[in-house]
Amino acid sequence: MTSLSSLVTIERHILDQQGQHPGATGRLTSLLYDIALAAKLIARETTRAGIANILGATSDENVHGEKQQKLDVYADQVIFRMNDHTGRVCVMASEEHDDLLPIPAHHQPGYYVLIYDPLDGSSNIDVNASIGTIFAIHRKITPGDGHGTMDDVLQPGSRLVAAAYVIYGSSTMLVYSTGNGVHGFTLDPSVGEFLLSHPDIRIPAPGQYYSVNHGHHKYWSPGIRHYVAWLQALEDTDRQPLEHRYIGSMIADFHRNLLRGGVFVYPANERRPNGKLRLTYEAQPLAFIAAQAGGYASDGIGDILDLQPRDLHQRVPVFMGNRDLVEKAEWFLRRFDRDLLAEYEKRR
Ligand code: AHM
Ligand code: MG
Repeated sequence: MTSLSSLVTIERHILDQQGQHPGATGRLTSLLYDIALAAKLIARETTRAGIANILGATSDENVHGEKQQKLDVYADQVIFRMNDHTGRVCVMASEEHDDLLPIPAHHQPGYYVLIYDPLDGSSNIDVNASIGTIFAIHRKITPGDGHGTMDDVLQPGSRLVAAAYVIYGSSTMLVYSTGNGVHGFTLDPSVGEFLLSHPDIRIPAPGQYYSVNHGHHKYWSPGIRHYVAWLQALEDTDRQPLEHRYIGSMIADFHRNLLRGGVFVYPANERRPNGKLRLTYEAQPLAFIAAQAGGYASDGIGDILDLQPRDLHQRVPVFMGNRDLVEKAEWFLRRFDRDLLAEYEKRR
């Protein structure tokens, strides 16, 4: 039984973190708490998915031409409705929507921008594998009390004030950072509370796992082929290979590698010259968390946190995890993919 003196709820933790920022208004604290509440509602539905007969695709396709699952729609709506009337958020953007999600004028001025991927890895829903939700929070940068704009949303990841993800796995966990380390909470469903289970997460070294979709080998560049061969220690018999793990749910792959050490890779390939993952919804928040845990995230050229997004649904190649493993990827790409990198740099 857990000793009561060691029980830290997410609310208490967020408040304690706020206390470390003199002059904090409490708005960010409340926004994070709203996010935790949305996560609990989504967790409730994901764990009841089979029972509630909620599984299965809707007839709608999202802006990327992918079939939406019912839970995607539910998660998207819960997050929006939880945050559209609080006066804390000036604009939202969801991976499931083409355009910005404006906040009604009577709920302005909001000071924060909320960007989210409501249910990442949704192709895994029907097979009961882990899925996740990702949140990114920026401060409003455009002047005045008006609506948030595209300029407020398209900020480099280095300006994030907070990022979080929720993993719906064998238990539900919420992991967040406000720039003061990375902290993980496990949902106790019997009391409906997120309790601190992983304080101050640091990515361990040496990395244990690498995660990449090997089914794409045929489409990989020479740089990626050499890099993955290096991870497998194929060309270097003195080193131990890293273990391979890949679920196809970025949050689950990232989370495991954050706790165990390793590298998550979704590179550009012949069919996807900019990779698959989205800069604002997926790469920036996880890069922020990786950096706060002592790791590093790169697009193959440099720090993902330094990239200035050009458009809302921009894709980006992703290498994230232990710094030495990510820097090694950059090294292989510089050595073998010079022309491809030069082309990519023009679109970057
Ligand atoms: P989604 O946002 O449509 O769910 O797609 C993102 C997911 C990531 O979670 C995962 O890393 C990746 O797609 C897997 O793609 P692939 O099947 O090409 O390996
Ligand atoms: Mg996604």
